[in-house]
Amino acid sequence: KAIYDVIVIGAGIEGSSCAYNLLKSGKKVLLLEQFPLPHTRGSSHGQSRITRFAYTNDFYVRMMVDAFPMWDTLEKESGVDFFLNCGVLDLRGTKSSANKVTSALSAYDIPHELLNAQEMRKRFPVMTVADTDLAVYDPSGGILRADWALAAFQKVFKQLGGILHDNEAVLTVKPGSPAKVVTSRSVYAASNVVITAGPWTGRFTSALGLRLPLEPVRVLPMYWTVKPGQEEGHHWSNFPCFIDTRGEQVGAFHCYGLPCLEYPGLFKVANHNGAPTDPDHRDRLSDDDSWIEEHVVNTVKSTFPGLEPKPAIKEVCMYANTPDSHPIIDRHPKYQNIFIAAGFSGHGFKLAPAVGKMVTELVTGSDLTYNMEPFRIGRFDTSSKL
Ligand code: PYC
Repeated sequence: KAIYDVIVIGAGIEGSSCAYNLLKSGKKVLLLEQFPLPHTRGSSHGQSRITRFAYTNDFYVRMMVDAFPMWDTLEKESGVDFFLNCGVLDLRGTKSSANKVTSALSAYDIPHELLNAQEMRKRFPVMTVADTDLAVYDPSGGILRADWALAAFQKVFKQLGGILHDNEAVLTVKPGSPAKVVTSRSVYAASNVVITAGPWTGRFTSALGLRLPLEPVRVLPMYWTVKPGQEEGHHWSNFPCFIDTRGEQVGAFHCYGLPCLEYPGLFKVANHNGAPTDPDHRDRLSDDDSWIEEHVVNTVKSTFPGLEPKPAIKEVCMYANTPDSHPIIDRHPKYQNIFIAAGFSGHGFKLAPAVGKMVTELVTGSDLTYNMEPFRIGRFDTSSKL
């Protein structure tokens, strides 16, 4: 039976990018997905993900310097236009917080503007801001149509000879050389295994003796009806994506929103925080989620008076959170041919092309392009748990 160079577990956006990048580096790759594709059970579905350079951490800006052209290449290879350049407004409550973003952007010569409240009101009149509010405007940012971007990675991966099995759940990973991957249908051997299973990752890593601090949470993307006469101001040609970091510690944010592509006429505003969940049962809505809606209702009321006060549609999505909101992208400390890329904490979609490149460099032992320190397993105390 064939021995694969790499088996990638989980065909969400990170796994699909890893598989595509590994294949392009000359590896024989099997990509496994537990659900029939396409599906909405993970975190890579829908039509709207924000992409941006604007980050407070320069290591993410560095990743986006590669990710933007890599997304562009994927659009060309797949023939699918999944990026819409409407810009991103990063709302900040303090000058020092805004300065962190502008410094990170300046370090890579990324065009941006610092806007005060007056300028924001003029440029984006549908939004209500306080006199002290500031924002960093990132004109290169915009919307990634998630479903299409995911399908594009998988399409090109398959065209180039990659093997993708959906509807095939991985039951166990048996370490070794080669490692064995036991699925609901078969047993495969591989020189390397990459685990990109999002909120399910902890199950595999725990069975491999590694208890990572990954917390699956259920988040509720919400879509709001635009009041009659207000449509133009909320349209993507006039309004950018926004993330709202006012009142938050630097680096984290509460609310975000964007002109909506999946439901024409609606506008997406949602909360970045969620409730702990079991990824197999995340669609079972409970009363525990009412605080999420309440918070977004308040934001809409204070910031978007042109939207109806209650959401028209609520969906369910998932994040896999880490304590510092940075993902884990590393080699298993004991099993050197097993790699993990998970815990993207709700902001990983845009980074996926660079994550695929990162993981490919780790697997192939090539020179590392990026600063891997923020993503190492070793930043967490796992010693007592191994
Ligand atoms: O990374 O821009 C982002 C984002 C917004 C909402 C969730 N993630």
